[in-house]
Amino acid sequence: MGDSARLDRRRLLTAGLAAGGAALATRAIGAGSEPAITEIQDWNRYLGEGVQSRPYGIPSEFEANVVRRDVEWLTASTESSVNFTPLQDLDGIITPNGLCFERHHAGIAEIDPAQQRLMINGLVDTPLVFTMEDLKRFPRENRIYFLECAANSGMEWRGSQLNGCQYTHGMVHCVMYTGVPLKTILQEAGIKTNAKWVMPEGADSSAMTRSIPLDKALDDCLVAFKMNGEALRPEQGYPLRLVVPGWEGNMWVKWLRRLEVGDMPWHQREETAKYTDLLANGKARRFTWVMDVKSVITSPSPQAPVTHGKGPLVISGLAWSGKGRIKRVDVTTDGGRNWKTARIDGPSLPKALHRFYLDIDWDGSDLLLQSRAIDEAGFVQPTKNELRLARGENSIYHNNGIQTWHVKADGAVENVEVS
Ligand SMILES: Nc1nc2c(c(=O)[nH]1)N[C@H]1C(S)=C(S)[C@@H](COP(=O)(O)O)O[C@H]1N2
Ligand SMILES: [Mo]
Repeated sequence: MGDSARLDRRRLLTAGLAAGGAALATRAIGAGSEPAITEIQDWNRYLGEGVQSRPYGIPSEFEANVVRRDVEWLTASTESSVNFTPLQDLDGIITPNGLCFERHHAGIAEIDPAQQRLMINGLVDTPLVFTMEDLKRFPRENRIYFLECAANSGMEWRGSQLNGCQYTHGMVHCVMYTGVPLKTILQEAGIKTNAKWVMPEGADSSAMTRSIPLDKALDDCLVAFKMNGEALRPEQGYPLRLVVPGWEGNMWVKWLRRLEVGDMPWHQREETAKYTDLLANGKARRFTWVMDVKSVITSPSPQAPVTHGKGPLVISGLAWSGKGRIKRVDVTTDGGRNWKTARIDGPSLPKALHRFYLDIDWDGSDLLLQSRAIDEAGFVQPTKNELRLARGENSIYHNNGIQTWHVKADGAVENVEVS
């Protein structure tokens, strides 16, 4: 332990990250004084469980607090509700399948894949019905994308409210999808020249219908059957869901059973077919499909306080944009007076989460942490006040404002706002 700690310190020093000669606060230990090393532990004594004791693996019992959580007062029932990804406990850019937030309007549909059908009808040359087996015979693609509910951070429009990034930002997940391009399926049926919209429909009892402009449908949408290599989870639409990269989550229809091609979208036929953003003047923003550039510091954060005292501190977070890659993330520790460029580590993929780090030497004083993302299209994440000036305070959807965490001397962290 001493050796590896020394090695880490050397690495920090050579990397120039531990400015001012600070080092990891390693305890100097004399040989024989560290019981975890010198004494035989329980787990040294017994023969462990063999293979096949866990045919489908689950995390260590010591990780039992890493779970999706809901906010009881938020919705009237759990069937038409939402829970949140525990972003504060995760690293990298991929969300494990069992931790992807869930949003459903009529509970989880449990569908036998042998009974699953996908119908394509409307303005097509040949209406078709596919089985899962049919779909798996088309050439497929693997793509990593984030999915964010348009209501993510919606509770924070009027002021800081929920104490944890799980609740303020946890309606986002990012997995690798395996599926067939929607374009392939549409071309198989043959699109008529007057077609303008593709309208997916879900098989759950909410029969979710959404309207997707044909251009987007032919661009990068997928009809996906796998996430992170395994079958979709029932919560995520098993056995088939639509993937609409960079666009708001409600369009990613789960338990997908039908694609209607049309010249007029659902939202011109029915009242409720899409979300709108209510502005201060009572008007509504009608089409807000793309999820704008956004970021959040996931650690430290209210559910991930600093427990090790001053010295080296890893500040880490996530950034994403529906318009492409993240070009840069800036982090401030003083509420926006000074900004430093964070280090993006791991893949930088369009319309996927990006992981960033700022490694600092914390002097133990109060911090006001914020992150600000800039995407490759040149958009800069706004402050919450800039957003309110532009959109008023009646919105629920599309809050991509800069989040502030107050780190206190004792390491506790709180959700605050600075003006
Ligand atoms: N069939 C169906 N699809 C659906 C929904 C639904 O209730 N039923 N909810 C939508 C909403 S509002 C969101 S944000 C995403 C959430 O996807 P997830 O549950 O995989 O996180 O699914 C969308 N697709
Ligand atoms: Mo959503």
